Amino acid sequence: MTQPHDGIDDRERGRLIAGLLAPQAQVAPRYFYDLAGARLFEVITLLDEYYPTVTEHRLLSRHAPEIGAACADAFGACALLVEPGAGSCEKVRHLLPVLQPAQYLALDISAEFVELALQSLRRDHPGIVMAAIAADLTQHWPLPAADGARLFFYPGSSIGNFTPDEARALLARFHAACRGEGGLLIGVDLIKDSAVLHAAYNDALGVTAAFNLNLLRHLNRLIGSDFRPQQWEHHAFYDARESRIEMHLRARAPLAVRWQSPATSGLAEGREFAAGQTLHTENSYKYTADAFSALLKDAGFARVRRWTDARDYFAVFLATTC
Ligand code: AVJ
Repeated sequence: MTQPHDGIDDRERGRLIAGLLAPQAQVAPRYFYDLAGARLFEVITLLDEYYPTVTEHRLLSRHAPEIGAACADAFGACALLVEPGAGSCEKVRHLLPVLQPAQYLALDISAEFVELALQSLRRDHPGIVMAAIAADLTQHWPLPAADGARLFFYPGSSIGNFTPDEARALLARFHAACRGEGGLLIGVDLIKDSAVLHAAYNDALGVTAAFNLNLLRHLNRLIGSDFRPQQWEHHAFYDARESRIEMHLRARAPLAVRWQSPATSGLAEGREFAAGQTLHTENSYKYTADAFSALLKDAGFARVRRWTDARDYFAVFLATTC
């Protein structure tokens, strides 16, 4: 979970506007997570239809001792545990007792929010050095140079927001960052009955719809646009060919959106949307457990172990350098 980052620089603003002007308008899913969006996502994780969070939670709590033993077997003691997108730092609570890393590093777009979460984590684990670092996963990772094995923890199927090619590249970055000693513990949503997938992104209470629509309010603050959420509707569907959920916002009727132009400050620019035209807000890729294992191997990891639930809804993988 991430917190507000309403101040954006010109480059980011330019990228956002280019996405809005593209033939298929698009906005990156990271813009879901202003304060309201982060809260709405927390509610999503509590919904009956949204199985990933609870399934992963059960996998981690049930298999934590085995995961700890597998890490010890592969690389011995863990010098550094790194969690990108750590948010509320809840999931790592399963790992700290079994891994006992010397250091835990929580990376997030909002270090301030993570710092709050760390305060209580520090009380429960006084022996572990903890730090929150503001970092965007797609940019440079400011990691300490210290020796010893590194374990990256990337839960929640956050990897699903990347295309398979982008995912392979990111996994290879994790592998390289291990420097030959360590691994990656990653949670991945699996391909399943499309009705189950559909329901997870079209919940009966409309929380996912609110989460999707809230992105428009966030955009209005970021670029000074005049999106009106009531003119749009939530549209989420499973594309079996691409193995992904696509989320869109769909114009209910012809409409126009304006925003402040960065170049000609003061003058507005914008675009029109025809009825039914969409703004693409998220891809959430699903994998078979075998396909994701293969991706981890492609990325350079020598050994892959995995844990899945009885329904095969979700998988946790431990990929190690030896
Ligand atoms: C945080 C990217 C894993 O894809 O399931 C939940 C985000 N979007 N409901 C997902 C999300 C709509 C979530 N990830």
